[in-house]
Amino acid sequence: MQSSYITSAQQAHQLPELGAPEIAMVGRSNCGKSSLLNALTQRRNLARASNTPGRTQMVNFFAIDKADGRIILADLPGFGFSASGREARRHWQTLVTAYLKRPTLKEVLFLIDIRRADPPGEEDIALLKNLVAGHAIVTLVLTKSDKMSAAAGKMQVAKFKEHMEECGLVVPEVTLTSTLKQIGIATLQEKLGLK
Ligand SMILES: Nc1nc2c(ncn2[C@@H]2O[C@H](COP(=O)(O)OP(=O)(O)OP(=O)(O)O)[C@@H](O)[C@H]2O)c(=O)[nH]1
Ligand SMILES: [Mg+2]
Repeated sequence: MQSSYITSAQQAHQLPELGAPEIAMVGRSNCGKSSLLNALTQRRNLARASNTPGRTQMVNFFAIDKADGRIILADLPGFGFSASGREARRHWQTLVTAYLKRPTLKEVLFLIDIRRADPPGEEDIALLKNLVAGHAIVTLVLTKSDKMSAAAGKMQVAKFKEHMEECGLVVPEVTLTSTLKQIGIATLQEKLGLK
């Protein structure tokens, strides 16, 4: 597997036509999207991860080339970045809404920090409902699972599923990941056909 950075789009009209199926990393700011993208591509610094929330402000596109073809991973800017003003929120909304309408988008990896899964945020729920209404294929990932014991993590998943059901969202499967401890990475690579 070969991975490489392709391009970035700061504005909706800059979104490129790449002619390959895409998987998008979606989630709140700082939930671990860029870190997971690096783990999935086995590259330490392909996407820039950072302690500073709001690190990724653009849609960044990466290619994964395998013997049987190319898959694009798109690292989206996170939402819920508290220091961002109304203008930044509007920019995020316009860019992400345009991105999510792309016909090449095949699957959404929706990430939530495991510590924020009980209950999930209102923005998470609203965006998930939109994705489901648009018939997107969504894989739910609870990130940073190393922040809890295995037993506490299991409880958290159960509570998370309950919250989702209360919101009318059916969640058949949740993947726990830790980029720190390499948990769930191989499972996701397999599921997404990245291996
Ligand atoms: N303990 C732990 N920390 C993690 C994990 N994944 C990411 N982090 C940390 O969480 C912080 C945010 O990670 P990013 O990957 O930059 O998050 P992001 O979702 O891309 O953030 P934005 O680009 O701001 O939307 C960084 O300090 C990472 O090192 C994990 O599995 N475990
Ligand atoms: Mg990021």
